[in-house]
Amino acid sequence: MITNEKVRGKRFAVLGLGRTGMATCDALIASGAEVLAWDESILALANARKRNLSVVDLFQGHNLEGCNRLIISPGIPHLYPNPHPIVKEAINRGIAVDNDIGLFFEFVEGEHKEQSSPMVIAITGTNGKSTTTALINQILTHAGHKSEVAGNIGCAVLGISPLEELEFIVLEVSSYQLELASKINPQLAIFLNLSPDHLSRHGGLGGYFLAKTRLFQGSKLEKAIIGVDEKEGQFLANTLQTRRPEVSLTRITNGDNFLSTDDSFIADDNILSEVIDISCKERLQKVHSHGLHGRHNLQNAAAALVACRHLGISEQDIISSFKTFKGLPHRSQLITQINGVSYINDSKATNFSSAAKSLRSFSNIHWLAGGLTKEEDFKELRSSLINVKHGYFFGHSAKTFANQLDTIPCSVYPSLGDALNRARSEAESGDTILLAPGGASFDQFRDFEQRGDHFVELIMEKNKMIEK
Ligand code: UMA
Ligand code: ADP
Repeated sequence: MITNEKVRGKRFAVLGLGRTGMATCDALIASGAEVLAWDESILALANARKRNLSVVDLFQGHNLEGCNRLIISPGIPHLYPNPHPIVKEAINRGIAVDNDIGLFFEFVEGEHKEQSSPMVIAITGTNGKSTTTALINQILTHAGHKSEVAGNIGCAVLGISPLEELEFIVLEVSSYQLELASKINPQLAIFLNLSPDHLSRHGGLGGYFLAKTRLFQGSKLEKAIIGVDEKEGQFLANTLQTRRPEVSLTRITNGDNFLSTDDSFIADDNILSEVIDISCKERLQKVHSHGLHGRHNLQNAAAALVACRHLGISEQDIISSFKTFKGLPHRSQLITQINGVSYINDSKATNFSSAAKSLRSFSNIHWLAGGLTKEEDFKELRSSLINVKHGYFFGHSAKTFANQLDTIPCSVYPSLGDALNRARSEAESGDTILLAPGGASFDQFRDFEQRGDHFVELIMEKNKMIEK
């Protein structure tokens, strides 16, 4: 747990008692602060009471009086589409609203601990954050360093090991977290890519991008790694280069973008190349890894390579970690092969951009997709269908998928199970059955993990029946 004396004797209101809220309460209480905890779920409140937290109804606005800050969880909107009523009340009363990321950076900068503070490597982007975070952490750990992952990857940052026990913190930060944090000050920051996502929470694409750029504004920043395959990344890199010449910058591209400058990395055709100057590319490494399938994962590998090289890890150590990296569950994960048909679980492909990348990474695809679509343009998906033999669409947006993607043979099913059954009956040896939904899971599942687990269970059940 991460604590700091700076908050001793101060009162904080904590709204949302999931992973973030619980770790925040624990860290604040251990630091000597007074905490008023609240959540709208009865279950979460019961759990809080069991843990002897001081549960106080924050809907009663007067309970916020005297609070230093209201700390909220990422799932709670503070501005768009509408502020949560408790947040609105805090704003009306002039109380600052913050989150665990803001507290974390404040704690790291707490006076006496600063010399022994670990270096923070922060990663953002629409897709590839968790993979890049896990990969960097694996490289650092394999090289013998004390490193931990934290943040959006599933480990609330205030709940990780004490600062003095760590050399590196590899922090995945979502736009929700970045938008609100009062302080953001990593030494190394990575922006992978940008495509429309979470738009209603940020008042549109501009707000979403702006949230992500906050990662590059801190005074401690020494190294920036920026994916420039979209105009937003190019703009961010160019602006940073002009405004912060002291920050070392590396641009990364999947090869789609002309690189007009040095300090660039190209991740294409399974090869990472470094641009030495405009006329000369040095081919660095062929990346072989079961956990880094497809061109999009090469972008993650390139970011990890540049980051770890900056941290003093040898290229040999980095490449050997690539080879052993197994990838994360639910991200382009090979589940099994049955009768020559490969089954891939990419349930985390919850937007069009990640699903499109997945579709370009496999061949002879029987594509399972659907769920809840976001406000996205089908254009990118339409241009990624070349390897698709048939689309099997399920769930809430199934008909929309079928209408919008009518250039491929496709059919509509009520559930993932029905879609899988049909795909299985049609797939031949050499084909791939790919779950890359392109939509959120909430229409039929708790989250993308439950959707992916269900997919794997269905495959394994059938497999057992075949074996019998
Ligand atoms: N709650 C309320 N009122 C509300 C909304 C929520 O009281 O209006 C309460 C819920 O009852 C619940 C708690 O708040 O008890 C949940 O808070 P939360 O949704 O913020 O969830 P946490 O468990 O704190 O998880 C959060 C991140 N969740 C979100 O961003 C939605 C986790 O990212 C992250 O791993 C975790 O903090 C640790 O940092 C998940 C995620 O889906 C994986 N992230 C999004 C993404 O990757 O696309 C951004
Ligand atoms: P995030 O944490 O940003 O959601 P993940 O590493 O969990 O990213 O991957 C989420 C989805 O995006 C998966 O479907 C994965 O295959 C795909 N993906 C991974 N890296 C990239 C990338 N660099 N560009 C586009 N899609 C990616």
